[in-house]
Amino acid sequence: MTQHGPALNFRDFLDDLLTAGDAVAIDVPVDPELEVGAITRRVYETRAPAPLFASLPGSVPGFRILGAPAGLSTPGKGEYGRLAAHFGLPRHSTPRDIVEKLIEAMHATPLPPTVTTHAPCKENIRTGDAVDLESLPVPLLHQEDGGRYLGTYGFHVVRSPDGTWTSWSVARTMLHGRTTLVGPAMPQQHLGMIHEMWRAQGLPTPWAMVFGAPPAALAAAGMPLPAHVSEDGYVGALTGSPVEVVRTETHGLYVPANAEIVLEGHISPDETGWEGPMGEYHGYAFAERKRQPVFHVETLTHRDDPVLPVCAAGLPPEENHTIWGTMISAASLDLLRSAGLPVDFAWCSYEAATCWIVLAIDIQRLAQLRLTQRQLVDSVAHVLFASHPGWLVPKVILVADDIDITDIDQVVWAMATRYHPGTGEYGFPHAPGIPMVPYLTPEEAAEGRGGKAVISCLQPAQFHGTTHGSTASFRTSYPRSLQQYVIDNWARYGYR
Ligand SMILES: Cc1cc2nc3c(=O)[nH]c(=O)nc-3n(C[C@H](O)[C@H](O)[C@H](O)COP(=O)(O)O)c2cc1C
Ligand SMILES: [Mn+2]
Repeated sequence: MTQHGPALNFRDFLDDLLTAGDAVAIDVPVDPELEVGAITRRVYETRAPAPLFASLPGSVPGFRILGAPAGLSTPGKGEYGRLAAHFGLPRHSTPRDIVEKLIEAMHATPLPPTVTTHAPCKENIRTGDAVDLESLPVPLLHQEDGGRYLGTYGFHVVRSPDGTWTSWSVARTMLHGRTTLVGPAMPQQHLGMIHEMWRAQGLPTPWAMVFGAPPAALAAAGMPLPAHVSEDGYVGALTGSPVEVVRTETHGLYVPANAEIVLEGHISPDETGWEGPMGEYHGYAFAERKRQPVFHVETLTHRDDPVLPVCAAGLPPEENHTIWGTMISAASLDLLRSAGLPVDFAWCSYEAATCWIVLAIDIQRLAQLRLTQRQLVDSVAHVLFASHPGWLVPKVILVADDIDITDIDQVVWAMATRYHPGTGEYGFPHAPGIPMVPYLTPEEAAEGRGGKAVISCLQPAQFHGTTHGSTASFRTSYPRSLQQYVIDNWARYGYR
């Protein structure tokens, strides 16, 4: 028996999507070279069901690809359904339902994984010369990409040399050779930190990479939890069941037992290769490639008819926004609340490509705290910009809690009508941040600092707990009874 349910079993997640009409099985041949990427891109941009590519010419038979595993669906019809399914939540869950569940699990006791020997991921095992990554359906996702990407929706598994910290983290990997991949392991990210611990001892880093893992595990691997916190225990707390893991063949790491595909091997302590360019989360592809660590695959195991999930990064909404952005929102909100700041909710607007986070400020509590705008901004910057989640997002936007910050139309309206040029913006040129932010100067990117700001869309009156002007809208300008009467009679007026 293997564990079941959409959060803890990728195959069940996929079956649920197919049943709900939120995935479509595509049986006609589709070329992994650009065609998979083009269809997946169009799916995100039209909010269509996730494509399950069952026929991929040129690769070993049986391998399939699932595109847009956490793409959005039609607004009003389970828009966040694919994301919610990652956590076993109902299809109609709201961003707040999802974020509050993620935060609750951060405060629960971690449930460490349990070791099993029944492991679907070992249905097929290839080692040594039998490993050939080039025979897999590794897609070329955009014509501007510098190579084919196997790892766009999988996670790395590494462990600190003292064995106390297991890290699961999402980072991309590009095909480099028959048994090698190349990809980033930034020193600020936990993959890079643990890799550095092994390098300092002159040793290769024992490593595994997992595709088609339990969806809750993938999401947790894309979440900026603190250093030395093992994501596996968080997933147990989040889903209420320990993740079933199995020992790898080679280095004694543990991977989710029902994963679709597992790569095992090591990260070279010194060898690097050219990686990129790639169409990226901010929506651009830049021409530069970079030297990155080389990942050596010694063993490949997979389920029968395995499914490789794929993110075709670029303009929102794709998984860097729906998964990464949501996980950053939860981790940031937890930090701000824990610091006692009057923040009701936090949301990385998907439309902003994980380059800003909006904070809804509880103006009643703000008034009680008697903070000036400068004090509020400095407190927020102090908490966020020094944190692991805050390193990832360069801009923070403050709005009053009458705005639903998950509705981009309302955020735009607040910015246009409440942000005061010249007095509403605070730059933090020395704050450290992810160098991938597209507008950084070459000096800022090299230094890993700057380009960070807090933008206040709070009115002066809101620091005293009141809003200057009432909103004129259907929801705010009519008695509730009349709103309901109008809704009930909508068809009678002649509207469909
Ligand atoms: C689809 C997707 C792709 C991602 N790609 C990368 C990447 O290539 N490099 C990276 O550093 N982070 C990437 N991330 C973000 C990290 O997974 C995230 O920051 C996470 O917190 C890293 O794990 P850590 O906090 O344990 O270091 C990606 C996230 C998602 C959801
Ligand atoms: Mn981590």
